[in-house]
Amino acid sequence: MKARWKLLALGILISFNTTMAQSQINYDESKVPPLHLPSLFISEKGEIITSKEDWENIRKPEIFRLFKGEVYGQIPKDLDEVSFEVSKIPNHQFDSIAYLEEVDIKIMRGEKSHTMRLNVFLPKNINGPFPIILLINHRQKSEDGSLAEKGYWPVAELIQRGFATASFHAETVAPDDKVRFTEGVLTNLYPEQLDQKDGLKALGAWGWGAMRAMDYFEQHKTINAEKSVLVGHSRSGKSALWTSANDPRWAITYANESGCGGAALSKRKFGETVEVINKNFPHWFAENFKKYNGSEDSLPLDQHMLPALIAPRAVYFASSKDDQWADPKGEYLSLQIGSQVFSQIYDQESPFKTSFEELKGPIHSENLGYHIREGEHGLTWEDWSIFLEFVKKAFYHFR
Ligand code: GTR
Repeated sequence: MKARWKLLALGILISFNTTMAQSQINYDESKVPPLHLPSLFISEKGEIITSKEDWENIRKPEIFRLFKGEVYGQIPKDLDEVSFEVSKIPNHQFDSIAYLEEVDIKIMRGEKSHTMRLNVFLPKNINGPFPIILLINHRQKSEDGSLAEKGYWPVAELIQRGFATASFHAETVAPDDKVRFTEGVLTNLYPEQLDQKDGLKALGAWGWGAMRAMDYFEQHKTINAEKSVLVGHSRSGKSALWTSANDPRWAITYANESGCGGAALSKRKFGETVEVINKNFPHWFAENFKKYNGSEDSLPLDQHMLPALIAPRAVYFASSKDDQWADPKGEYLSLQIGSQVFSQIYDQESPFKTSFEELKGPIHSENLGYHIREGEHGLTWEDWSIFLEFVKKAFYHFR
């Protein structure tokens, strides 16, 4: 067979496989297998973990290692210098209420360097220091050059409530593309990661970018980096959770409709599966995660362990009713089960007493929150406004 025909045949086979996998997606609750989740509180050696000390010294590092090795890959910490070039932009979209800083963050590692762009809005008419909300933005830049898509990133509403708010485009760290994802921080700073089965991929690279944004906030005179909120929707929500598990500087982490590989339990096999996500987005997770294609049962962890790694810092999940692809029930369950670390290890009462089916409205405690709204997949003003009620509560109690 000529090479061209071989390629064509291979292409047909791949798309046939993907379509096959997608047609086997389960949306029927009665077909969800009985849940056998790995325990939060039994260590690999079989020790029962009950104290904060054992959690932090034994079980938490074990679980972290599993997520790093098997699911997301490393987020390298190796860098020599981070510097900031700040331009204050006049005449922007929110000029009457906010200052806009365009920040080029330059990261050096030996002779190598990478520069990423961060956009920061700061309230104009009140005095700081301001709490900061960072949105990881995986969407394409809009054609008119405007930074914020109303609803998705409601800059004016956040500014009016006294927050500083920032975002960066995924593209500035690692393009969200299965071929081009290497054309950023991976090529410029960490090329050795590309050959490793637990090497950095796009979700981790965006998290690395969020950490560099945090480096900027920490030295900013009018930003209170201790009152920091990391927000990600969908694929960026997956990234936000993994970022916060790596970087304890985030006070609140909000994953909106982050679904498979984010908030939702993989072992339920409801909606998007490990196989489908790895086939459609081979550049998001570590190579090792592909071992679990069609084999969620053999995963040595599940996503309820991710909020547990962030505890006792605040975690918030949100779902939407028509977003069955992301498995809303699996998202709620993982936070409900993961919250056992908040209650049993950190003495914070879990607010998730209700079953998913009996939810009546948003559930907010000081450090844990969840809501599900009507409608389709998306980060909307409705999501933000409910979440901001939670932030008010969390920061009011913030010590
Ligand atoms: C979908 C993907 C989901 C989710 C979503 C998004 O195509 O299957 O896992 O991440 O994209 O990011 O909007």
